[in-house]
Amino acid sequence: MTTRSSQDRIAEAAREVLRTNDTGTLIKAAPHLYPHQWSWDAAFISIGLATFDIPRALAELEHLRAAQWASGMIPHIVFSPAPGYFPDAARWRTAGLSPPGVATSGICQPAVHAIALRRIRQRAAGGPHEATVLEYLSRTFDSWLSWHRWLHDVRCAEGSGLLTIHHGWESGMDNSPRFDVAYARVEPGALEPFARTDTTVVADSGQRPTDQEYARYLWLVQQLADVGYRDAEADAACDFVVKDVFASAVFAVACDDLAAIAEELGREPDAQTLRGWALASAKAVDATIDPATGLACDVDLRAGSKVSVPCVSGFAPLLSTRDAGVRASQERLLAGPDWLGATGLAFRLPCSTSPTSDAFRARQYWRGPTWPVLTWFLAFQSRRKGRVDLFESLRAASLSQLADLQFGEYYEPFTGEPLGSSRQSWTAAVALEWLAPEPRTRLITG
Ligand code: 2M8
Repeated sequence: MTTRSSQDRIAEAAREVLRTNDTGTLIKAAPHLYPHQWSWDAAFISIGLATFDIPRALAELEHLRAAQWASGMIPHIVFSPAPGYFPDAARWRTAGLSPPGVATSGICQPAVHAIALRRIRQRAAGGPHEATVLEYLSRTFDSWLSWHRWLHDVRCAEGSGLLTIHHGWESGMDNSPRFDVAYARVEPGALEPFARTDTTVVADSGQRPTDQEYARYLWLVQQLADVGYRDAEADAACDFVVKDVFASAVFAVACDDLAAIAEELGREPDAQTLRGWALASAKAVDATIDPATGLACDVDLRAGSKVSVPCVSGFAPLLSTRDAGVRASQERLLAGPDWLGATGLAFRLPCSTSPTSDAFRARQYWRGPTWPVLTWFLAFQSRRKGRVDLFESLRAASLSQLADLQFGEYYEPFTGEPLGSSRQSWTAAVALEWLAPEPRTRLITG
């Protein structure tokens, strides 16, 4: 249990991380490893910023919105001029697709943005920035709606409620074992030469994806760039086509949050459309649950089968389900011996892969470590569904983990060692959100 003075130290240090990672135009996802703006990082970062600087929170989202493509797609990276990250902007070949003067990648990430917008709206309620936030929401609503419409119409064109991804990077959980089978099918041809930068920043390369994994990542980028990122062609041209259950659950939640914003703005028809998308995706996510494991599954469209690997994404229904039975059984599973109750954990926090699974790797990126940002996200959604006890226990454990003031990108689950980048912006952001008083507004519910 962290004391009040330890909590004050965490908050102070977290604000300092966000301030020093701020380039003045964007907040770097991490000081050295990720010197650009990442899409879902920016949303979580804005949630943390909103605890002490609401205008800066809006500015962060606005920087991302300014990179939105004409199609509605919000790219997963908006590049700053800083060198030192590979693949760099040129590798993506997105000139002419990204807005003039803005360098972006060509793929997307989970759509957490409307969740952030609603959280910022809640934090602004009754305060000096409320009018600014409402004006911002009103002025930019159509952009966020077109992002959701693109996801719905393009990434879910067949109407299943589940979103398609063409790259593990689109899931945000890059090398999770949930994608091992899909990646095994990716056989890189002649790759343009490349030199990784991540393994020069993270000295222990065992904490990062392997070179073989990187070759596959780059091959997929080449395949997508070759078809100009046109999704209809990408489905056929790209070796990796997966229905991402976690991104679909995020979409369901975000559609509900954007609907709440639409209602406040008096845009009832848009709200109804969004509520419909939310319901369809929430149901579709529940329908992927493997009865043998109780976990939700991605669908590998190339193989035509569900992927049942015990990863944290299997708890996607905890984010989005409307079924009390599904929620109860997922919570039981989470509390059980394969997850929070696993033997030897330094903190009772969800690992990215179940520690009792053969696929688990304690130090390797999305293959096992705990990710503070995900812990917060699962807890936040649980509290919104009334599960204050689960929220409080995850909050206490996460703050104990974060008391090291390293703001690790991820943590070794048994030793508690911070891994990957330190001073990771989204880790600092969720620390601030854990510690900020709950806004007193009815806008919080739902
Ligand atoms: C990681 O992904 C990037 C590629 O997008 C990388 O490894 O270079 C992931 O953890 C992703 O979810 C995250 O958004 C990004 C920046 O924190 O880093």
